[in-house]
Amino acid sequence: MSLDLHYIDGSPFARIVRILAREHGVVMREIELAEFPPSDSFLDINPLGQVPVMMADGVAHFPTRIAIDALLARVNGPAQGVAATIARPDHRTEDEQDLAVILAMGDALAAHHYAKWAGIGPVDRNRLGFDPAERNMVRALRTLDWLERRMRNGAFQSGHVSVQDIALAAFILWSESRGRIAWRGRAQMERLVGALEGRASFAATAPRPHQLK
Ligand SMILES: N[C@@H](CCC(=O)N[C@@H](CS)C(=O)NCC(=O)O)C(=O)O
Repeated sequence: MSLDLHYIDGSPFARIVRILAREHGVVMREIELAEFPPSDSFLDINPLGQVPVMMADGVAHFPTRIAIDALLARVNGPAQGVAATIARPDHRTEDEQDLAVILAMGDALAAHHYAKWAGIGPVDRNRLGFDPAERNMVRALRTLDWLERRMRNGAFQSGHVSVQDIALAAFILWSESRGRIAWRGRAQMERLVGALEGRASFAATAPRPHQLK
């Protein structure tokens, strides 16, 4: 039974899976892609051309949610206070929604930052009526407000560190290293990040300094 994770240094999506593997002591080979974006040949593995991709016994698991499921399928129970499942049986819809919204916010943040890094500006009259990059930032910040209201005691679920906690912290810390966003001032999130960033699993997967052309 083999697990191989294709990842890019710094990718917050891949970092969620890498952190979960460390917390649960799952043996998983990590294959770092040197190119960004991933090369054309990687599109044969994931037609979306994105990481993470978890190869589990030769089968490609993507996007992130599916890679997380493939990893957690190898876990027997909670370890080091970290949940082994995404949703509590009695809060299934709420927990699933929290993770889906966090991952969608990650997509918005990435789209915003890519547009800025690419230096994209207007080439024609704006017939859409809004700036998609700015819209993605509005979406991300309003989502942070919404998530803040879903949290209690600096966590999404009581009694353990949830996948949702790890995912949100991974995106916030990505923004700290790749392009700061206005996340501070939200007490629940500050508490969450403060509690998680010192864990060994976070330290071992911290992004290296960013290399832009
Ligand atoms: N929705 C995707 C997002 C993954 C994603 O955006 N990965 C980034 C790295 S953080 C990537 O591979 N970007 C390359 C690209 O978009 O071409 C998922 O959940 O897996």
